[in-house]
Amino acid sequence: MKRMLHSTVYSTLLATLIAAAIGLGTTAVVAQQLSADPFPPIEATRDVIAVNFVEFASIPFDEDEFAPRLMHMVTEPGTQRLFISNMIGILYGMSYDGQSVTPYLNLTEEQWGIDVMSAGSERGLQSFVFHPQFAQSATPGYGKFYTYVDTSNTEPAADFVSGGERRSHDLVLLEWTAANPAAATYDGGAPREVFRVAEPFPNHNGGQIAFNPLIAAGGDDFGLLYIGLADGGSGGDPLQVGQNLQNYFGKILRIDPLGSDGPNGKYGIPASNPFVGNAAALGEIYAYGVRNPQRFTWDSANGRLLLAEIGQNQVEEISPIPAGGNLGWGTWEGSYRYVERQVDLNNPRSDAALVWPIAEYDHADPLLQRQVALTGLAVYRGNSIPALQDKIIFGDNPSGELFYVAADADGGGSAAIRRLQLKTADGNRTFLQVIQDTNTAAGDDVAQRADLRFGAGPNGEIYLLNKHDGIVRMLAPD
Ligand SMILES: [Ca+2]
Ligand SMILES: [Ca+2]
Ligand SMILES: [Ca+2]
Repeated sequence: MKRMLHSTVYSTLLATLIAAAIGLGTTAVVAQQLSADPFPPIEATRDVIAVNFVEFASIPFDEDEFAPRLMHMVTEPGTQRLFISNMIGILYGMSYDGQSVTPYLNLTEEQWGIDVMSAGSERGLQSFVFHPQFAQSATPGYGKFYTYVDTSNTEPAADFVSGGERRSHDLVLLEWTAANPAAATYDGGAPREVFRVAEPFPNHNGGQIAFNPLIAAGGDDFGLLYIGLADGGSGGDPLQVGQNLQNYFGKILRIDPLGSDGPNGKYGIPASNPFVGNAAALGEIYAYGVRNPQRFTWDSANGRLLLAEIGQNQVEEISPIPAGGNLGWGTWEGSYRYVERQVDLNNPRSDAALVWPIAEYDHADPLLQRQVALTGLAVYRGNSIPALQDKIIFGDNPSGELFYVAADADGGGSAAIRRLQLKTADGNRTFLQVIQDTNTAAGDDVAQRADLRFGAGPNGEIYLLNKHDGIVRMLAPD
């Protein structure tokens, strides 16, 4: 039984009255059941997992005492280092024990000519990734890594355009080539621009870029770059890009960054991409119908690719990303039809051709803040923290609420979602509360939002990133 809200009842009643007034039987009218609160609350105390954590590393505040805007963190197994980014445009290398943190590359330095745009909350160095052959000499990917960054430089012609009139700024995918991958700081030349995107609106820009880490050299997916490209912004997909297969926005793309048969000659289109050979669709598209695909990850147990998708006004979702899949946006938000910043509770998941969420929650949940955004996920298949085993861990960016569902969850909705909390000497805390405690102890301004992102370690470790205290925390055994 779905929860009905007063607004839903009124909407149905109104439709009934209108139908009666124009002389139709009510059975002839299918009223929308618009809702701004489609799911029951996530159960706040049921099956809560409390997990230990350690303060793993500390990233410096800038010269004006602003905390680093920690955004993304990956492992580079070839050189046995972790890398973490500050969204303003700095990449740090880090030892596997977190004790040594070294600036690796500053994208804001004039010599690179990038003009990083990091004003506002959604722009800057969005993501980065190392080629799987980064540390393997005499291979095509040797020394190569990629950054996905917003720029105020809109002079060159863009490769990807939204179709709208507006151009807020540009988003570029850059390829860097280190001369010596093991060097402590980047020692190569200026980056090569792989593609340039003209962003129509300031929000919803690049999401993540990543190589499938589960594929060995020679595998079909090896060295192919997965790229989240959001719907361009504003709200409600005004340019209707999500379902448009001739448009690059609102997609998960997959390219060969070392190839050259793409339209601009600077990257390749893998022959195994799902729409290759289909004249009605762009060959770079791997999946479509996404709004703001912030983060994705592969489940190491079965290879399944999973997305953390930020919703419009009502629904945040975790969804699989199958090749060629349509994830529904801007027609559907989560399991429901999207209607003018609300959702229609009628006929959920009623299009058999679409890919539906495996878990989702709504913005009206009492655990969350006014702003809601799903910005990270990890599938824990390790065994050092038994309570997390075989679970998808995910989290809400502003509130810092951490959640889990079983890794084989399906069916959507919020009923299977449970909370994950952090153990402290003062009892179980949310991630935001932990950050606030640190701010208070340090005499800093106390954060009002967590700005949660996840990092991934060499052995499946899960790190928690934020933009308010410079501390990288790692989930840990008791
Ligand atoms: Ca709700
Ligand atoms: Ca945008
Ligand atoms: Ca969707």
